[in-house]
Amino acid sequence: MNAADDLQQYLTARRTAIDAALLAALPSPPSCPSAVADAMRFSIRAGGKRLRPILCLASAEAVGGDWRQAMPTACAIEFIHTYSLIHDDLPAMDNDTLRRGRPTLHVVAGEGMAILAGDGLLTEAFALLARMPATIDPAIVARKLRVSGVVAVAAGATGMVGGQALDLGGSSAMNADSLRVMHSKKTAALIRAAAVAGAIMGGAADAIVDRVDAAAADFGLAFQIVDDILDVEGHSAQLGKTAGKDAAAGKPTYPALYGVDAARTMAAECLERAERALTAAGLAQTRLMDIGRWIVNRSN
Ligand code: GRG
Repeated sequence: MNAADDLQQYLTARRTAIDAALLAALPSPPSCPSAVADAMRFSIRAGGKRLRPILCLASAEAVGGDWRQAMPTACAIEFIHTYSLIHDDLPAMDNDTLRRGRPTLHVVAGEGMAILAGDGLLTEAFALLARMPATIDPAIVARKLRVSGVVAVAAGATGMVGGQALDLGGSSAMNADSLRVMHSKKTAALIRAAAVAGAIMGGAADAIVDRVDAAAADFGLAFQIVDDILDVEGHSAQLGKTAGKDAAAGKPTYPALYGVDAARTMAAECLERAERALTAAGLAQTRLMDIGRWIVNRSN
């Protein structure tokens, strides 16, 4: 089997396990009203690449841990990512009608229920992070507590929410530096947290966690650069979301600022830097690095 098929098989296997765990972790009636349970389920079931949970599990595995032990963490991060997409699509934000190849949640369930489903997913994520295994192991408790902090900071006002606030607050005045800062918060922070949380759950030493963090910061930047290129070059059907929106809205993007070829070179440079960080950690020959390559070479 060639390397590309092998990776595809790995991604499919992890996606299947993640999808099952996500559905099992969602609240359901009678403890949760069916309207909000259905709305949360709709957006989780719509799929998506599951990049962040896959990254989290691959990171746990790369540092020698058991990926199954990182599954609740991986699901919590996908809940947060899905909440962010639901809220980003709202009329008050990006006002989008297509996501993950389906109508957006507010189109299907109304704005109020979409807001609540997002709130529900964000809050359930932290319930999941706080849930302890049946047998309490102090080492696992300490890892889970540390991971909760990492994820909260990445998702909160100094991370993803802050990045979204910068985006809402006036993108026309953005230059290359402010664009990088916005994306480091809005997109890269949660991608970084996914890899770091996986490494922590996998029991990595602090020096290794730091190198995984450095590599994942570059994965996050590469992800955004490629996202911008796909927005210019992709088609809505392939992307599962409205293509060309950023350019049409006059938003600053990497291709708009640097041109498509230079943007591609920047993404390749991110990958090289990430590989150097993972090599220093002895993790270059792992699925973690394969996922970095997938981020750059993907077509949706
Ligand atoms: C509402 C607090 C709040 C934050 C929203 C994530 C986000 C911040 C906005 C989404 C807007 C956007 C298109 C950002 C570009 C990068 C990005 C996060 C793309 C979507 O992630 P994928 O491609 O989505 O991993 P799937 O559907 O595959 O999970």
